[in-house]
Amino acid sequence: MTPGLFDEPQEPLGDGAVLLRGFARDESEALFAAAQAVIAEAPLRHMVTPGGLAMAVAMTNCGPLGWVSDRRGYRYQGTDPLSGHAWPAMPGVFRALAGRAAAAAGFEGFEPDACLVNRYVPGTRLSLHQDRDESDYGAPIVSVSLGLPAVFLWGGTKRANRPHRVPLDHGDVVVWGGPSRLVFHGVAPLAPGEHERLGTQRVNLTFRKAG
Ligand code: MD3
Ligand code: FE
Repeated sequence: MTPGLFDEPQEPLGDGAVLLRGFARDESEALFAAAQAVIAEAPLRHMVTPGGLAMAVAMTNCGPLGWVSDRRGYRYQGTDPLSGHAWPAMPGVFRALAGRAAAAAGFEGFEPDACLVNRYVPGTRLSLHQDRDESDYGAPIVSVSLGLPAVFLWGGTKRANRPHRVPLDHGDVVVWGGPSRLVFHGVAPLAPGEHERLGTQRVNLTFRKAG
């Protein structure tokens, strides 16, 4: 497809990674409302790393599988360790948006089974890491940014590579697939600010095929 003047702006970030600026903007209210419903059922919490430190980012999940960290390690599981119950169902608006974004980036038929909800307040950062707890690295990852802007750190395939800084704003969507799937990445400390709809926070939705 030839991109035209009025198409969604697409910025290639790297091999297999595409930034879809504003892709979720029109649906951001519905997405945030659905995220709040998820959080009401499975509260945000600071998970503990295997090393015993509480993570700065507050997290919860929805969908069949949820990412968890504790003293025993990182993994995906079908139940919320706080309640012992299944994670909240993945909201329809989440699933639809993730599928459309993946297709726009060239990955047809993306059906995520896990959605991690990350919440940042000013000062919160996420240090450089790889996402390697999923069973199928062939599936892309779709991430949706809501609320306060952030600077995404886009590293290379080696931790030592100096990361590029990519500004992400409310409604931006990034699709990471192919060779970009295993790059090191993180989020710089969130700057102070107030978002007109979401207030003093950034909420990030990360859709994955985990199982
Ligand atoms: C690039 N979250 O939860 S999402 C994470 O903004 C995570 O909350 C960040 O990294 C956040 O693991 C970034 C974007 C993202 C997710 C997975 C990736 C970027 C990725 C996997 C490979 C490369
Ligand atoms: Fe990650």
